[in-house]
This record gives sequence, C-alpha cells and structure tokens, in this order.
Amino acid sequence: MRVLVLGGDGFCGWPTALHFSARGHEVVIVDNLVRRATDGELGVQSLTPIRSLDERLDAWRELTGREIEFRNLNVARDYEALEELLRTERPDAVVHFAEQRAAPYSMKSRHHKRYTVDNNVNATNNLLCAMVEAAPDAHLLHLGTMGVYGYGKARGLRVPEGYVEATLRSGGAEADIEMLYPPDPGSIYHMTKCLDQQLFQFYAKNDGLKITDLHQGIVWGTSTPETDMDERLINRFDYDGDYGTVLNRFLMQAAIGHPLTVHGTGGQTRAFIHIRDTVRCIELAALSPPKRGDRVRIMNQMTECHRVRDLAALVSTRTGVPVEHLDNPRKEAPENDLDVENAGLIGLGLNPTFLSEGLMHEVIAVAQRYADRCDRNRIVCTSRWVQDVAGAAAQQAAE
Ligand code: NAD
Ligand code: USQ
Repeated sequence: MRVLVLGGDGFCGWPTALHFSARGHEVVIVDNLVRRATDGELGVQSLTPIRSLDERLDAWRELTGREIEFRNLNVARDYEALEELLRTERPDAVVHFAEQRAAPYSMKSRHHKRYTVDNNVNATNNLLCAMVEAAPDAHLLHLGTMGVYGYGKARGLRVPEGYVEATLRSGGAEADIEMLYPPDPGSIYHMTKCLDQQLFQFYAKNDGLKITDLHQGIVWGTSTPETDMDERLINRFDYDGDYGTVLNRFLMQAAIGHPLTVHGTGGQTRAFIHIRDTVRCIELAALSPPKRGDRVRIMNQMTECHRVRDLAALVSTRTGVPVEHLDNPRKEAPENDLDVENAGLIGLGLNPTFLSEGLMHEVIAVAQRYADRCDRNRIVCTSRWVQDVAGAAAQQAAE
C-alpha cells in the first residue's frame, strides 16, 4: 500500500508511520511540525529527547534501508499543495492525525479555542475536498475520539460503534431510524471531532468517499518495537498539564516522586488503548477498506475502561507515591460508568493489550531515564474550562 500519514511527526503518527514502513508499505509523512512549535509556546519539551524529523528519517533509512518521505505542509491552510500531493502520490490510504489534540490546550483562552476549531475543521474539510478532486478511490482513516459520545451519559447503555437505533417522534407520528450516536463533547477539542463526523457523513453520502473513523480512547505507553530500535527513533512523551494524558502522567509522576494529580474525586471512567495497539488497529483497518458508497465505517479503538482514581490507586500501591486530589479544572461529570463496544477491530484481528504491571513499569523506566528533563512546574494542569470555578461547581451541583 501507498500510505500518506498526515500528522506523522506526532505521538501516534510517528510510530504508525514506522509500523507501516516496517511492513513494506510505502509511506509519506505530511506534517507542518506545529506540535514542536507548541512545545516552544508552552515552554515545555517532550520528556523523551525526540530528534528532528530529518534525523528520525535518516536513522530509519540507516537501520532498515527503508525510505519514508516527508512533506512539510499545513493541511488546514495549504489546500492547493495538498491536492497536488494527492494527485502525484496516488495513495491507497490516507491516515489523518493532523489535528490539535489536547482538550486542556483547546480551553486555555479564546485564541486556543479558535485555533483548535480553525485548524481541525479546516484540515479535515480540506482533506475531504482534495480527495474528491484528486484521490476519490483512496481510503481515509481518521483518528477520532471516544469523547464524541460523552462517556456513558445514557446509563446502562453500551456505547455503540458510531450508530444507534432510535425512534423519532414528531407531529404525532414516529419512525425508527439509525443515526449517529448523539454527540456530547466535553471540550472545544472534542467538539471539533463531532464536527469532523458530520463532514464525513456528507462526503461519504455525496461523493462516495471511503471513510473509516476510529474513535480512539486515551493512548498510553510510549514505545513500539520500531521506536525501540534506536534512541534516534524515540517517540514523544507528553507529561505536562496540557498535553500529558492521565495514565502516562501518573506513571511519569510516580517515576519522579510527584504526588499523583487526580482531578476531583477521580470518578471519571475513560477508555484506554496502548500505543502498540493503536498502530496495529490502524494497519488492520487500512487493510480492509470499506467500498465506495458504503456509509462511514466507525470503530471504537480502545481495549479497556478504567476509573481515574483506580488507576491512581494502582500506581500508588505499586510505587508508594501518594495520591493528591486536586480541584478539577474541567467541567465534567465527577463520576461516570462506561461500557464500550469494540467488536469492529477485534473482528479485524486485534488481539488486545491490557494494562499490566510489566507495561506500566516499562513506561516508568522510560520516565526515570529522562527524569532530569522534567520541569516540575509544568505538571499540574492550569487550563480551566470556566474561569468562575466556584460558580461552575455550584451549577454542576444543581444539575
Ligand atoms: P500530536 O499532537 O502528538 O500529533 C499531531 C501531529 O499533527 C503533530 O505532529 C502536528 O505537528 C501535526 N499537525 C497538527 N495540525 C496540522 C496541520 N494543520 N497540518 C499538518 N500537520 C498538523 O497528537 P497525537 O497524540 O499523535 O494524536 C493524533 C490524533 O489522534 C489526533 O487527531 C487525536 O485527536 C487522536 N487521538 C489521540 C489520542 C491520544 O491519547 N494521544 C487519543 C484519541 C485520539
Ligand atoms: N485527569 C486527572 N488527572 C490528570 C489528568 C487528567 O484526573 O493529571 C482526568 C481528566 O480530568 C479526565 C481524564 O483524566 O477526566 C482524562 O483526561 P486526559 O487528559 O487523559 O484525556 P482527554 O482530555 O480526554 O484527552 C485524551 C487525548 C485526546 C483524546 C482523548 C480520548 O488528549 O486527544 O481524544 O484522550 S477520550 O478521553 O476517550 O475522549
């Protein structure tokens, strides 16, 4: 397969590009390196010392003899160049990771809200529009999020893979339909993924594009067999209050002896997947594309659900690092249950990796190795969903 990996310099994109290349697929990375620029904006670096993309690609060529090409292009802005790239590269599959993906970053200020919507929605629409013009037979695989569903608000219902049966009642009549599960985003970032979903529905219906939307849970872990081959291939490890995700943050905090930063009661239950399964899922989905004219294929890319306070307790028991309950900077349900369908990817052959002591220790060991790169002042999340925290808490209690 010829595969374009948009966002291929990022945390999920880099190991995915290597995974495809290692299996003999031809890979082109498209990225505008904005994530590296954001490190500069936030004054924090990946815990692991990631190399420049050129150095990464040279190392990959040296170690494997395989070539990965790179195009520096802003998918949200450089429309003509994107269309030309699709025309000349003639990809079989386009994997779309090229979005601003941190919920706290998206809520930092009016600038960050507008940037996130602008970047993510334009990137997706540009890509779809360009595919209609220049690569109508290519298969688009988009990385969406479990957050589009809103984490199990409909109590007792298993979260389906995208679509739900519903009965509509209006004007005294009723009709049974199948529809997208009602979106319920919890941040501006998650909202952009709901908007992406609508774009996919339209372009699949109108233009017959082949689209797979992978609603991914929180990715944890940092390395894959390919990124482990050489330190020059090392993956990102975000630990800061904006980009770090919860389990990797707890493991890193344990490594440096920082109290584990549980938001509120820690009653939030979320879906998780290890980075090694992320890359496998994407290849599995790419190897079995939908047909032109099919509806958008939606699969939940997650392997297990955990409650935040249970994860903290597990890490604390194993390492002796205490748990600290902080005021929750987010506006989210303090407690929720979550039951998620993931038959799609299992049916394609995913053999799930579950949370295990060995894998947790692997992450702690990576964090310990680079502990001197950690800026402890960047650990606690300072981005708040609403400025008036007391008012928000009162409103939440009243709801
Ligand atoms: P990341 O920020 O590490 O990587 C995103 C990459 O896209 C970066 O290299 C960035 O430079 C690039 N990019 C962003 N906007 C671009 C643009 N306009 N043009 C070109 N390149 C652009 O994020 P990640 O963790 O690798 O996440 C990748 C995708 O997976 C995101 O869409 C995210 O929503 C989704 N996802 C991630 C997680 C997770 O836990 N990391 C979980 C669920 C879904
Ligand atoms: N949390 C803590 N302590 C922390 C960090 C987070 O208690 O130090 C809590 C948060 O309040 C939240 C939960 O942990 O309740 C998850 O937070 P997170 O930052 O790990 O995940 P989230 O913001 O949802 O975003 C991440 C990725 C995003 C992806 C999403 C998948 O950054 O790209 O879409 O996970 S999901 O959560 O399934 O929607």
